[in-house]
Amino acid sequence: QYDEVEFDISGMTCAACSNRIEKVLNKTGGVSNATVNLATENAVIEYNSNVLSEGDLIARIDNLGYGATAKE
Ligand code: 9UX
Repeated sequence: QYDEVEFDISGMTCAACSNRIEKVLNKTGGVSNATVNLATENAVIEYNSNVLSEGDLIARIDNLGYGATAKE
């Protein structure tokens, strides 16, 4: 089952940051689409909740050195 989550991302200072997060998430198993907007510090992630959880996504982003907080 596919779910969509929106995160507030902290710690991004240049465009390579957002591209990096996007790339890593899009390569992560269970993620069908990830878009990260540097200007709005927003990330929209579509993922399969049978494969990973919202917490797994947050941990993945955290590991890269950024902060993620769910918007809902
Ligand atoms: Mo830009 Mo982001 O030099 O971690 S890639 S600040």
